[in-house]
Amino acid sequence: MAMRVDILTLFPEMFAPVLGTSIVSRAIDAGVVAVHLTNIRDFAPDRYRKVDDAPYGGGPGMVMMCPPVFDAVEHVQARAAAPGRVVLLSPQGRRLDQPLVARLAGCDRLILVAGRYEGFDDRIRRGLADEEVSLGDFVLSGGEIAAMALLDAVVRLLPGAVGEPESVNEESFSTGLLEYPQYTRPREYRGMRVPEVLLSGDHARIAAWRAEQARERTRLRRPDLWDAWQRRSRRSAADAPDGDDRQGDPS
Ligand code: 9D3
Repeated sequence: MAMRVDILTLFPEMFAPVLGTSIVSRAIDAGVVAVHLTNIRDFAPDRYRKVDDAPYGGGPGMVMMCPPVFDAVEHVQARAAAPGRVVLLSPQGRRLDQPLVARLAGCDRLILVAGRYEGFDDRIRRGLADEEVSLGDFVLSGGEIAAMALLDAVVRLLPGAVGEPESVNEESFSTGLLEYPQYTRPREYRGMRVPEVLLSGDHARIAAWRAEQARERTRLRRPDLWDAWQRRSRRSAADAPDGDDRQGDPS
C-alpha cells in the first residue's frame, strides 16, 4: 500500500515545485506515495485567521499557537485509519541522517508539521510530536524546506520510487564512506586529466583505486564518519573466522 504523507504548513504553495519534479513526482504518479497539503491557517480559531501570538513572559517575535496546529493534525488524522507518525520540523530536533530517514521510510503514514515565526508553543511538541527533526545547525526561515528535504530523502527509499535499486544501496551514507571521485567524457578538460586507472579496463584495479579514494576522502573530509567506519570494519574483521584484519588497515 502507498505511504501517505501529510504536510501541515502556512505555505503549502512552496511545495509545488518539489511535488511536481523528478523522483517525488514520479513516485506520486506511480502510486508509491500520496502527499496531502494542509494549510494550518485554515484551522485558525478567529476570523482574522490568526495562528501566532506573543510569547508569555515577553521576548522578541511571535509563537505558533496550539489550537490551529492541534486541530489541523487531528483533522488529517481523522481522515485515515492509522494516526501516522507526527514529525515536527524544528531547529531543536534531532539532526536528520540516513538511519532516521530509513526508519521514517518504514512508516505507513507521516504527518510533517512545518512551523514559522520564532517557534512552536512548547505544548505542540509535548502533546503532538512523535519526533522532532532538524536539518542541522543553521537558521532557516521556517520548517518547509526541511520538510521537503525529509520528503525527498524518504520517498527515494520507497520500493518502486527509484529506477535502479542498486544506485540507492551503493550511496555514500549506506557504506558509511564518502563517494569516490567520478569522471565522464572528455578525457581531458581544461588541463585536468581523468585518472589513468579508470581508462585501463582493469576492473580489479579500478575497484581497488575507488575503495582507496573513498577511504582517503572520508579520512580527510569527514573524520567523524572515518572513525565510525574504522571501528565498524575492525569489529567485523575481529569477528571473521579466519582473523582477516586487513579491511580496516590504513595503507
Ligand atoms: C533566528 C531565530 N532563532 C533564534 C531566536 C530561532 C529560530 C526559530 C525558528 C530559528 C529558526 C527557526 C525556523 N527554522 C525551522 O523551522 C527549522 C530549521 C532550521 O532553522 N534549521 C535547521 N533545521 C530546521 S527544521 C525547522
